[in-house]
Amino acid sequence: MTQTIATTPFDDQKPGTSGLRKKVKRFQQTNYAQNFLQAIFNSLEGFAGSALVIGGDGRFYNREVIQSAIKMAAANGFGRVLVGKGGILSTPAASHVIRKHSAFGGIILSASHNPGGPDGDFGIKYNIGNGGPAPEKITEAIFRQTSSLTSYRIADAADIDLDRIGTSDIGDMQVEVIDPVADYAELMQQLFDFDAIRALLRSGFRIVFDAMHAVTGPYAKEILERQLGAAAGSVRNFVPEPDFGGHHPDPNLVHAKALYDLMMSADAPDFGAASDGDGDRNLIIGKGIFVTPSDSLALLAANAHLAPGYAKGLAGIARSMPTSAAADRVAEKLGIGMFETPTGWKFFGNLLDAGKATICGEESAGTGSDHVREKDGLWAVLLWLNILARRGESVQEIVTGHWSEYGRNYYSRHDYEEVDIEAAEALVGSLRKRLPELPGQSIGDLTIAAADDFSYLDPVDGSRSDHQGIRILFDGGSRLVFRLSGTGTAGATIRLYVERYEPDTTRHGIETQDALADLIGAAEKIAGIVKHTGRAAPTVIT
Ligand code: VG1
Ligand code: CO
Repeated sequence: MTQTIATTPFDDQKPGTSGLRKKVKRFQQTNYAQNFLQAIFNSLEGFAGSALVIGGDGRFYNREVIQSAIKMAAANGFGRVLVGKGGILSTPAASHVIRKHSAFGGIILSASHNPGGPDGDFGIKYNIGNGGPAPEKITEAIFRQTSSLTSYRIADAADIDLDRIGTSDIGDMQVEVIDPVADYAELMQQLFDFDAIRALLRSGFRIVFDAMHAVTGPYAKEILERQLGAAAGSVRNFVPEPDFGGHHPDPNLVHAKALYDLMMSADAPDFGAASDGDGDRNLIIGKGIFVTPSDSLALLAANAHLAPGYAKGLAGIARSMPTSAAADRVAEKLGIGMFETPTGWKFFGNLLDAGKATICGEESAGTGSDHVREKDGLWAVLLWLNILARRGESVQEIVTGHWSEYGRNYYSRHDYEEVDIEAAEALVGSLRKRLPELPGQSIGDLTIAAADDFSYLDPVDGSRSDHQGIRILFDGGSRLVFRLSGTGTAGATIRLYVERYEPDTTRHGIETQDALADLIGAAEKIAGIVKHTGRAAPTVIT
């Protein structure tokens, strides 16, 4: 039986870079999650009788919201729900399940790399039938719905047993609890040379994968240890915990410091990797060398043909605007298309669907391909292992060889977290106002060649997205980018992206922050970060 529950709108349900993210405490307010779910259903058309995929990263409050989502899907007219056992589906696995089962769409419960637990963050994201995050047209429609809701519909039914694989019914809707790993593992077997990777791991090549107490644990255990024969214990922190063991499931040099320290130690394994809360990010560290995500994208694109799934070559490469131009040089050499999109995976969907791009990536540790419509942490790890197995060189050799061939894009991101919102907006507003007067100005040896506020015209559907980040481009190809994060839940986060291209091989061994010091100084002079925020240093440097 369907119940209609009266509700009133919340005024803060505007989706950001990747869905709606708020503190758990906010989500726990009566009707808060249900309102957003109903807004999603209200903004969709033509789904009666079709399938919906539901899964999450296992964080605190996951199970409660999943029960509501299932019952609301039944009350709103879906014919079938596929839900991961235990309520678990990594974000890339959810994308694959949507595609494989031709579902109408999916609801992913995750706040990704944000911390979890009762005082942490929660999130809800809607993915469309291609398996990818809803484009802006849909997220805007959802937001409009949130502001006028008066009621939501929910089936009056008992909770589904999420821990037992099998099928049950809620009214006319079937609920299928599925193995979250099986479909995904099968897809990876199709893309990569498992025999070559198995031989590499058998030859004494040691790997460590840190699942950060998050969703990739079960996937990595199955694929890396059971199927590929990595030594027992290679996968660490593999039990997903609702609070990620009290840690921040963000695979960067600050939050994955233990892995970094191990990889820099004398007895380091040959290859280290980590993923984030929902399994779509990847961190790659070789013995003694950290691979920046921007370099990793370029390297994966340059070597992808070594994996069976990409043996035919790539149609094109896409990267988010703040991601370094290292991949552009690879695209140029391969003679394939290169696309520069705003931050957030939702902008890659059209390019992938249209066959314009095969591999995509972001500087924030996200890489993926047309196998799904999300970035995919384990996919990147497996492609790396496939390349290492086929080339028989170390990570260090492959990376430095790449720099010799293409030049090195020194790259770093400085984040200022939980800054006062007005101060952050003042900083960006002031920069925006001064854009016309910046070209031609010099700061030390640096001369500004161009400055703009990035806007994107989607080449497939013609949609336009403005104000996607302030770019300051210098003579010689160096660059600063400023933008405000769209995933934080407290105050504002200012991101400063710094990049310098160095073609000279004799200058490829400089410490990154030193190589970028003049640009970092210029950023302060141009934007006045200290003056605006009162912060003497960034919160996180990656
Ligand atoms: C950040 C990253 C962006 C990424 C997004 C979602 O967004 O910069 O590249 O797509 O997180 O990643 P923002 O707006 O905070 O800069 V995840 O792993 O949260 O799904
Ligand atoms: Co993520």
